[in-house]
Amino acid sequence: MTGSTHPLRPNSVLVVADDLGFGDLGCYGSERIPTPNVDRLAREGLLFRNAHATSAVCTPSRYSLLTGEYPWRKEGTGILPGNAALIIDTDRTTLPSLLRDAGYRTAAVGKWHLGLGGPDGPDWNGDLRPGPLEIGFDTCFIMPATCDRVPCVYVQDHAVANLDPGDPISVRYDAPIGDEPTGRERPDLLKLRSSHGHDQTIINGIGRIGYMTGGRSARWVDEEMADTFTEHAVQFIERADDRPFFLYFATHDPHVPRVPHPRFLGRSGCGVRGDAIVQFDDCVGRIMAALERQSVAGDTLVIVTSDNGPVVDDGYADHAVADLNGHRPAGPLRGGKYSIFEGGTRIPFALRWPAAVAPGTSDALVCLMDLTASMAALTGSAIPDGDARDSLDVLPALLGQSPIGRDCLVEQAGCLALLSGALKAIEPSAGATYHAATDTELGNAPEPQMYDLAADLGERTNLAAERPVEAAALLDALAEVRTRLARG
Ligand code: NG6
Ligand code: CA
Repeated sequence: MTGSTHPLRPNSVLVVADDLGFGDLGCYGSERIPTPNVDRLAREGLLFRNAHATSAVCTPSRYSLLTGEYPWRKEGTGILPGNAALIIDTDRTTLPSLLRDAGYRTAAVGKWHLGLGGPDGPDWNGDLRPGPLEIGFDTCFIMPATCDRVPCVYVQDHAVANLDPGDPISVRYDAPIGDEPTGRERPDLLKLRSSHGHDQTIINGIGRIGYMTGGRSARWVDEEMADTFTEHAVQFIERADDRPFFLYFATHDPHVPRVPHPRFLGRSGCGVRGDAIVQFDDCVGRIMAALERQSVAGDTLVIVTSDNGPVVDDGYADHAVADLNGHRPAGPLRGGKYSIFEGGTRIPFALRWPAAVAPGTSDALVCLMDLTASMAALTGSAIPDGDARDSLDVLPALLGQSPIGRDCLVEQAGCLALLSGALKAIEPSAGATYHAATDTELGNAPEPQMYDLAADLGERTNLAAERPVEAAALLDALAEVRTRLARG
């Protein structure tokens, strides 16, 4: 019906959850947490079972999503502190700049975590450029880093929202600043205690990573964050003009600290992590309702996905482990967030576009990094040479016209792994095999690993010793890609 020879410019909404796992949604087999809105979207669209982020944590995953490049090509793409400078080159084509240049109005709402400001970092009390607007978004309403990192304020376009100039913000990560209490010194003030880390400045009764002072009128209230982001997203959708729109809606759920609005407490039967997923599902429902009210739901391409795999105890004593109630956030996959096993990078990915895409399921290998080239193909846009270099046009797979996506993908979590057809090889590394604080099988190991995901999706049987020729060929191919791309 559609394809690269017939350019189209559908409205597009990309919903990226934070740490939502392959097993967290009803449409992926979860029987416990109710996710009716995402399940309906998936039923009416295409559900991908082999969709991936490049990386098992946020910053590199989102870097590759927006730039179309493997993050490990570039230094400084690991998990960023909240006062980092922008790590995306403003001269390069990105997913939003491509669409803006194709005539879209574009917005980023929600989690950013890609840095703000020039080499000296962000000026919280002044002009916060470069940021989302310099890489292709017309407007933004964002949380600078993560909900557990300072500064706990929203940024709208180029400034902190609701900042009182008489109470300027200061942020440090290397040493305390100001005289506000920290979680380490005053655990008695906390409404949510830390299980590891998260014991620096207390904001809204929660210890954070990093120190901040000032900006009291601008500070967010965690319980209201989902509503706040959703309202901004809905307003953007409702601000319709004659251009198509692209909305990057990056929720903070279900990342820690999990402090959903009280109306969601107890709704999942799986504790506060499940309740945060119910809240996420509600946000998706409200986005869909806004599209329906605008009479554009039938011809809007909506993707619901996640930046990396799930984690249960990520540093707050929120009972999430004890309350799981049999729920398996990664479903059948091994590992989770931080892991080179599939639980780290294989993510939920549902695409609904009734005007062009028939409902169904797909096993095509696709990656978030491919959206730039695929949207270029869809909209008939050219990507300048040298930009979005690792992004592949997998549009036929995304539209359900082909069962084939990429042939292979490099995954990143400490070490690298190569997924090629059904086989996956993990390079030998000195990285940790297990992370006790989060109870995660990281999968890094000194010996080579190879798994046959067709027979063993849970990566239980290492075939590297039994099938050494195939394992060596895959690891050689991985080493070759790494060396070639690292050369730039
Ligand atoms: C870790 C944090 C974790 C989370 C993660 C980034 C501690 C102990 N752990 O360092 O809570 O913030 O960074 O998550 O501080 S991500 O989804 O943004 O990649
Ligand atoms: Ca994440």
